[in-house]
Amino acid sequence: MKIDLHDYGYRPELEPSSGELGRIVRVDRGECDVVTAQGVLRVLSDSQRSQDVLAPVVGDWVAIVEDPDLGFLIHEVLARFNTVSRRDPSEQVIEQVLVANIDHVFIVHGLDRPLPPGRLERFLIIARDSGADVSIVLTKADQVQESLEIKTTIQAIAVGIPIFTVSLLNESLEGLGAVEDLIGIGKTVALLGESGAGKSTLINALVGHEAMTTGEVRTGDKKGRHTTVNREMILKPGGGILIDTPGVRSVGIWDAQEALERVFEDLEGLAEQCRFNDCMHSTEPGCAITEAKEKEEIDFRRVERYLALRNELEEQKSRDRKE
Ligand SMILES: Nc1nc2c(ncn2[C@@H]2O[C@H](COP(=O)(O)OP(=O)(O)OP(=O)(O)O)[C@@H](O)[C@H]2O)c(=O)[nH]1
Ligand SMILES: [Mg+2]
Ligand SMILES: [Zn+2]
Repeated sequence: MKIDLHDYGYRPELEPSSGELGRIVRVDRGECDVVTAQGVLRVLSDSQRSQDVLAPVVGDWVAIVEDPDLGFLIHEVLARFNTVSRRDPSEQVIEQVLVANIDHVFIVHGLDRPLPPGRLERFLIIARDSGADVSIVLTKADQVQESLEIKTTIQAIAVGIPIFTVSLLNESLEGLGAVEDLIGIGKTVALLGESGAGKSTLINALVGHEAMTTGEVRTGDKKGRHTTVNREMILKPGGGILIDTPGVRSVGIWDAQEALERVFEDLEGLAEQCRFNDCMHSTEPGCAITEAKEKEEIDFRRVERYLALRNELEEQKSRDRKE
C-alpha cells in the first residue's frame, strides 16, 4: 500500500543522508512500527545502537535501512523539531523524551475528579516547554453539575491557555467540533493526561471509530486503570495526526526554566518589582511577592508551588554541574 507521508506531517526539511524516510508510529520493547511511503514496517530499534545514541520515540522521523540478517533497522533519527519531555521517573537525573515533533499538546483532564493545581502547573510546564501550542480539554462534562466553576479555577492557573469542554457520553459528542477545529491538516497533536482522563475516548471520537481501547475508571477515587500502555500515532480522517499516550503518573519537570517562567508569568512580573535582583522571595525586605501575599492579592499556595518548582530545577542544574 502506497502511503503519502504528507498525511503523517512530512516537511521538506526532512532529508535523510541515506536510507528510506519514515515516521515512528508506535514503539514497544525495542521494536517500532515505522510508516514509510511503502507502508508500515516493523523495525528493530535498538540492537545496533549504542546507549548514548538517542532512543527513538513516537513522532520521530527516521531513516530506515535493510540489513540482510537483521531486517529493517533505524539508521538515523533525524534532528527533532521539538520534544515533549519529563524527568525520567525511574532515574531521577535524566530526561525522558515522551514524543517528538509535535505541533499541539492537548492536556486532557476528566471533570469527574479533582485537578490539583500543582499537577496542572507541572503539565503546563512540560507542554509549554516543547514550544508546541497548548490547549486544555476537559472531558466528562456530563458527569458534573456545574463545570463552570472548575473551569474558572483552571483558567486562573492556565493563564492564556484555551480551555475546551467535551462530553463524549453515548453518541452526543458535545463540544467535539471545537476540539476538532484545533487540529490542522498535517499537524501532529499529542494527548497528555492522567490515566482515565479520557484521552483514548477523545481520540476514538475524533477518528470516528474504536481505534483505541478504553477502560472504566475505579468507582471510588475515579482513578484510571492504565488501559493505554504504548504511545501510538493515528490519523484523523480529514487530516491531522493524533498521538495517544499512557496515563502519566509522574510529572517531573526537566530543564524547563523558560516554560516555568511563562506558566508563572504573573509572579515573574511581580518579582521584577522586588528591591533585590536576586530576591528569593522569603525574608528579604522590599519583596513585591511577599507584599502581595500579605495583601492577599496572590494565593500564597501558588507562590509556594512556584518556589518549590524553581528549587527543583536549580537542584537538577547543580547536580549536573557536579557530575
Ligand atoms: N461519561 C463520560 N465518560 C467518559 C467521557 N470520556 C471518557 N469517559 C470514560 O472514562 C473512562 C476512561 O477513558 P479512557 O479514554 O480509557 O481514558 P484514558 O485517558 O485513555 O486512560 P489511560 O489509557 O488509562 O491513560 C472510560 O470508561 C470512558 O468511557 C465523557 O465525556 N463522558
Ligand atoms: Mg488510553
Ligand atoms: Zn521578592
